[in-house]
Amino acid sequence: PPMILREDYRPFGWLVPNVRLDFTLGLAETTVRADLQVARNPAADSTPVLRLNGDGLNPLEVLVDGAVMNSWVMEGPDLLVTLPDDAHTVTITTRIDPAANSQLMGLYASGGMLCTQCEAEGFRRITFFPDRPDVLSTYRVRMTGPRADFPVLLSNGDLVGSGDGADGTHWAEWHDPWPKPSYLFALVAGDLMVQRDSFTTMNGREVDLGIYVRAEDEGRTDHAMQSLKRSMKWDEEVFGREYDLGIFNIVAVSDFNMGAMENKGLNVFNTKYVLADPDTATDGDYDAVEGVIAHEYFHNWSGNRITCRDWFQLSLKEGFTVLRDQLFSQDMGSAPVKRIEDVRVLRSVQFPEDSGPLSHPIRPDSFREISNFYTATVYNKGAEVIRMMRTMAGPERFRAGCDLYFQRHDGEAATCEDFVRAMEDGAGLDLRQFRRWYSQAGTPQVRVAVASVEGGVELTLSQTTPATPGQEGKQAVPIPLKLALHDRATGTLGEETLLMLTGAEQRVTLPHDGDAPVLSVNRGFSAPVVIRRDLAPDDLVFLAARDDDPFARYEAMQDLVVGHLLSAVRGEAPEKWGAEGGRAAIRDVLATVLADDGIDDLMRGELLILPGETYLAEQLPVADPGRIHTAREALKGWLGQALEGEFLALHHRASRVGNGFDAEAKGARKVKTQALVFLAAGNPGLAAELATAQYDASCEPGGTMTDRQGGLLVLAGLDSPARTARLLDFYNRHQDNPLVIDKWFSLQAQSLHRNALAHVQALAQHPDFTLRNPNRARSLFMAFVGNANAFHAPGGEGYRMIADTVLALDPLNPQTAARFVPPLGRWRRIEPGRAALMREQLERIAAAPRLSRDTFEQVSRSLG
Ligand code: DPP
Ligand code: ZN
Repeated sequence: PPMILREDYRPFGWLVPNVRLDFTLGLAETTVRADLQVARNPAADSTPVLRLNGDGLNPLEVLVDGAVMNSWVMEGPDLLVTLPDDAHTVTITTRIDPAANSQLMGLYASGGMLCTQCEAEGFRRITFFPDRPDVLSTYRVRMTGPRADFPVLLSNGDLVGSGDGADGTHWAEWHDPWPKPSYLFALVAGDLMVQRDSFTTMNGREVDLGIYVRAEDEGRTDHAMQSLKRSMKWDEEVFGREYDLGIFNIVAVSDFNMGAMENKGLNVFNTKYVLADPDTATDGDYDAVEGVIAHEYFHNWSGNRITCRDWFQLSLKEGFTVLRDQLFSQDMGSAPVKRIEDVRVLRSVQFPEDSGPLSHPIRPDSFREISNFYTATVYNKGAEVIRMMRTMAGPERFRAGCDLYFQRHDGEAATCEDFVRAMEDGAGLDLRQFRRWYSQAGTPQVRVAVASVEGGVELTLSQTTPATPGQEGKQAVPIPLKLALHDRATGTLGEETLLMLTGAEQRVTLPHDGDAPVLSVNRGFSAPVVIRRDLAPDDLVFLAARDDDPFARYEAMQDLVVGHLLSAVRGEAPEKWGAEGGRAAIRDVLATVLADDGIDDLMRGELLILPGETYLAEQLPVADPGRIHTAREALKGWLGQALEGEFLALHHRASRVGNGFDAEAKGARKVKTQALVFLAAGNPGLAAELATAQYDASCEPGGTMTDRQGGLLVLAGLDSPARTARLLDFYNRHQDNPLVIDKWFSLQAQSLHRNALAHVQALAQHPDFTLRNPNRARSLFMAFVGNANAFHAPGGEGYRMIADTVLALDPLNPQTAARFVPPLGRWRRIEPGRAALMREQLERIAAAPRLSRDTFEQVSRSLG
């Protein structure tokens, strides 16, 4: 497959101002007649050849200006039509089989309904079209089909007509007045229930809202609807963005590759991010629904009104929209907790991506398959880069920059460079050097040294970015660091300031009048970098217990534990870390956290989470996953015993809080399961009893899925007679709800049970398991990959199972198959024995005949 380069971008030779699509719908046969009004693009090189992308299509008929034309040619999957004049109407008929579409790209069947997914390049599987985001058209869509099978017929924009046809058919016609690229086209036809509501915009326009689901999911859409209305209001208040159609519809689909899709006026969602009720969704699920609903809604401006010129600019809409959804969620719940969660995701997913063979800049320079670039780098690091601009400008000037961007580029297909320029002009920032964040891959490492000088301290800050594939030399990037200087002896907390580190090395002097200065740095995680600081354990203990920045507190806690665990993994003498090799200090800080009345349980729950195994492995040039797991479990067990009374008391206190959805109840549920996690490591017998009791209580009327899943997750890791009984009970209780059965697969795949690998092998044979449903495939195998100890089983069985999964899934659904390759691609950072086994599996995949472009690209980059 060819490599596509960013620098090769050229505008398309033809404009397609208007498109008319006429669908005759059937599950196994759908006929599509497309009328494209085309005109030469004055801004592009002139060409008589109109290249229309296709993927697996045959043209049944081609008309030009209504007359049959036979001189078209196919070039690979594309259709080339040579046109004599400057403007024509080209009409093409294609026929597709949605039921056979297992890739879930284009038009496909899911549980008796028809739906579409077109981003990035799915539209070319429906009809021949210039399937690129810089060709903007208005769409008029007519659908005809049997009323009994498809009582609901939806597309983008406004409903302009509907009626009955012959033989039990009916039709509907939709018109979307906003020009859009083909990736935002959507169609849904099926037997669906709807929850309706309405929203009045800031200028008094009424918008009809609808959430469409299958009959069995009725009654679980209220949270999504409330989240939608909150998102619409927030975007008006915080970004000044108003909705621009009379209808906003959401449809939930259970077979879906992504989380959701922002099609204009007709968002299509994975059921996982729509459906929620207390008996089947956890608190985490509720938050995820709210966040994804917001994300897709916010795309209406950052993505749809202003789209991307080409797919290299993906972060233009995704990075910005992730930042927007993060700020929204911060405003809806606990801002510090949300910030810590976002940083945890960045560091456990994006940092490893950026230090491995798949590392790429937030604006990539090349790709073979764009689906492989919907990554944590483009999304989450992209959001961090824009967040830094916001930090440098402050919220008001940032808003002015956003306003200018929306005003300047409304209706256009724009670039990251356009966004940066709007920020320079609108927010008054000088971003000349900052642009390197867009072009340079890799996570900057910042070293901070503190020395006492007369009247204060001198900071020496230096930065380096490790080489990444294809980028050997790196330049310094501007790094905004929020910092404060506290005093450990007096407990005085210093004022926060913002320091810009712009060079490779920089020295600054800060005034301080105490004897024990302690530097709190990268507060709020103001920059997506790794901080290397040599802080004494006493300083970390002070920061973990006292810092006024919640993130800095969390970070000190993490550093304290990371320091202890890494030295245990390296087999170093523990004295460096003081009494008990640092364990005593960790115990004391945890005890402070457990007793601290100044924080709520949601925050307490964050401070109790030990650094994950992937994050720990990331701290070492070459990691031994087995040793990391053993050291981490040993610490957890020691803490579980040392603080048994405290954890027990916490579990009791939290169990007495009600089942509501306020912050107090959610916090209580969070710490309740956290307490179980420590107790399970320290006193398994006691933990099994408590986990069983928590599970059983959650099955009483009004009980929550959060408690049920938390109890069962802990129980699944233990050897207890209750384990099998409760797993069976959970299955029986929820067997009709696929999203909950996904949880049942996941929690066994994630469990700390020593036979987890064998459990997963058996579950892959379970009658409810299938690779055809992406949620189900991920529920078992992605959860398993996240279970580092099981995935990295020393004999390589875990690696083989994942390679088998890739090979079985690739012919069905390449996009989802390719997502399982990166975990194996980490081999260079794993000890040599396992590394060889991981490589062996990558080579086995690479040797398979007829690999998809998706999997081929990921495997070849991983073998590098
Ligand atoms: N639907 C995916 C998202 O919203 C891709 N645009 O991120
Ligand atoms: Zn998005």
